[in-house]
Amino acid sequence: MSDRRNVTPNDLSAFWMPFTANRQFKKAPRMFVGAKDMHYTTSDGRKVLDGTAGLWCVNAGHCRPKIVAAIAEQAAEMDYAPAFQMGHPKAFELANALVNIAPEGLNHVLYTNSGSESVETALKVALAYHKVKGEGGRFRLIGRERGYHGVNFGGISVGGIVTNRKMFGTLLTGVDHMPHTHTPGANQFTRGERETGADLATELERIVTLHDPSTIAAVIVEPVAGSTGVLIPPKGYLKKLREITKKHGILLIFDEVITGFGRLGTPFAADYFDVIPDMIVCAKGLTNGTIPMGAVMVTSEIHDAFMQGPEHMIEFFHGYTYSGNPVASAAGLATLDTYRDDGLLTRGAEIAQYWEDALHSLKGLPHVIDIRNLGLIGAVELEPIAGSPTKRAFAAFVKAYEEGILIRTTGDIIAMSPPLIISKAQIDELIGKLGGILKTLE
Ligand code: PXG
Repeated sequence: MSDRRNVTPNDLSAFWMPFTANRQFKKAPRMFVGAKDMHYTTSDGRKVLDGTAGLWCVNAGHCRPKIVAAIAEQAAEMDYAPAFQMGHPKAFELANALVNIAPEGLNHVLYTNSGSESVETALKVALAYHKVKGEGGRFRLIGRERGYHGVNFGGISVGGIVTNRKMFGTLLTGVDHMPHTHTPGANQFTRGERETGADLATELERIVTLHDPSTIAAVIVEPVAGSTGVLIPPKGYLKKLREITKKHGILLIFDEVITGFGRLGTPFAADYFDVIPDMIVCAKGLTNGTIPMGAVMVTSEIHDAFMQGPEHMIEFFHGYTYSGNPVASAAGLATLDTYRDDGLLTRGAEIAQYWEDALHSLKGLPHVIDIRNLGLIGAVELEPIAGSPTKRAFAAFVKAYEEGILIRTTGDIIAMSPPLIISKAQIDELIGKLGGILKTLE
């Protein structure tokens, strides 16, 4: 076995890495080998301050003891139980715990293994819901330009990031998109939500009228668009989307894969914006990034609509081998306990002002053309190098890694979303180092 196909253990070629410039990476790899609380350890033994909670998921910080222990114990006690026609206690316990922290009315939980699968699940629930209600003519799904809803076919169809869509054929049919909410020139360097722009939501009314409301099943949006580079909704915008969808019997889905679990200083963005959707899609922070798991929370109205017909019949033909996996459920329960014990679902609210002030102190530094923030999310947009978009921000990312801070870049936008345990001194370190790096960029 030892020389099977002559592959050596440190050969990097076999792993085709996701959303990565593979050839560039493999020439100069960046490897993490350890993590604790706010820091990663690199393969060359350096500490890196985590400015992005991994990929927006490690909300409680790394390797939290309760979560680590729960995973180990569950793996030893019962590694797996069939997800269909069988149950195990922790999946039910976690669903109850989720419903307890969810906005009013979102009383039922479907499990998945990722944000992408949560999106697909929510879209399928929406279509099937109308069907079981006798409104099968509602087949259209509305997303938004620049929206990110994962990488599966439903998600890229309602999503609005061109690079993620253009290679993949016809996608889903019957999909339309609202305009995104970013209006450069009108809202640069706005702190938090901006006052103007809520009327962008009336574009939904126009689209609904165009197709006829009776053909529309659901509208899906990220309350704060993350992956596309942190776009904060204008004040009142989400409320208007809620009014329009309600008026026309259209389901509103919030994709809270990033905003869920305390990112805005409230358990969910629905709480922050005081807008209750019909479904919340989540993942990432659900298990603090440890074991893949996602969930869709739905209202009783949606759930109950399916609970008809003979009791021996399966009500919804959908689910995954790993829906509610025991080890993931144990990780989720320990994660929610950790959030509760440390007050993390609301800590963002306490530190958001400090975060905002620190971020906006970067205004005026070279190449900085915009800064945006909400809760513990922040973005610094750089002027692209003429003819070489993304290069400037990527150079900042590599320098940041070398200097001991982890940031994320998308296009020429630097995005940050630190674990919710970050201290003021660590915010100073993160922003201070980033400021220094910006001064050295070409
Ligand atoms: N919806 C939203 C709003 C997301 O942000 C997904 C769905 C898909 O989740 P999965 O678990 O299938 O990846 C996401 C994921 C980044 C970044 O740096 C963002 C995501 C993933 C990786 C990187 O912007 N968001």
